[in-house]
Amino acid sequence: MAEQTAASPTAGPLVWGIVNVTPDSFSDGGRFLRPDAAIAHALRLARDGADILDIGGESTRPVAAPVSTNEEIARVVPVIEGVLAAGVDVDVSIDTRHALVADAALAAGATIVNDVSGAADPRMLDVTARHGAGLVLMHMRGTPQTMQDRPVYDDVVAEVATYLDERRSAAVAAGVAPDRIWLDPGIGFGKALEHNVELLRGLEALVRMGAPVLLGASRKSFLGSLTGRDIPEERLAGSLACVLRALEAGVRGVRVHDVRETRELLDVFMRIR
Ligand code: HH2
Repeated sequence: MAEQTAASPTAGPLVWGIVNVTPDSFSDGGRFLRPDAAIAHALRLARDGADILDIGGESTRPVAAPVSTNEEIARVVPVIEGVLAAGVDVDVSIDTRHALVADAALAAGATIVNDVSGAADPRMLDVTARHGAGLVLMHMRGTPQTMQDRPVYDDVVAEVATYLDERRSAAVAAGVAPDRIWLDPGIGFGKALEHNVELLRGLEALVRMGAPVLLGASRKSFLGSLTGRDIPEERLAGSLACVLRALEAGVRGVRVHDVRETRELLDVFMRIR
């Protein structure tokens, strides 16, 4: 499995392709809500060179409408099953904050839980441990509804690192395999522009924590602030700049919408540097 074999510090980062089975995600909401459209999109990302497909059924943008657990399961499970039935050589990650959704997705064949809440659901760590799954612990300030209410930090890099270290200890104590835990600074989740920039500048501090780091900067609104690009699909150049920064810092995974372009950037850069 890519997640367990290729995530070495000397290889380039693994490419996590984003599959949003949602009506309202910030950049591609509604495009892949139907299972056949989502499966076709996921298989295209696999062909384009994704190592891991990150499938989610709930948007975490600040104004997203709440979705019931049953609805979230109904969105993601057929897509996971469809992708795995196609026999592609990728790992599947479930992007959810809800233990019941993670449980159903892992039973359907996903092998990683990507939790933007840092496993806040009290049952999430147990579910992950029981399935022997990998786990992404991401930092978020507040909830998606409150996270952009004037976030304040004294030292955003240090505070994110301390939080992730605590969550990692809790995950290990609950029985999650220590070598399958990823850490993610949560770009755009309860951070103002300068916090996102400081976190990107300070990625090495997170890499030094010893766990693989995942970075999700693709098409995010801070890139719009830096470039003047209001439309998320037009933020490719900024997104690729973040991939290069991730590579430079020793980050082991980049979560992206534009898999083909990211793959080509990494392949060429790794060959010529
Ligand atoms: N960002 C988003 C969702 N999940 N997971 C991790 N680990 N890191 C991230 O930075 C991250 C994430 C938000 O992006 P997207 O899925 O495209 O949008 P939405 O939440 O609106 O569906």
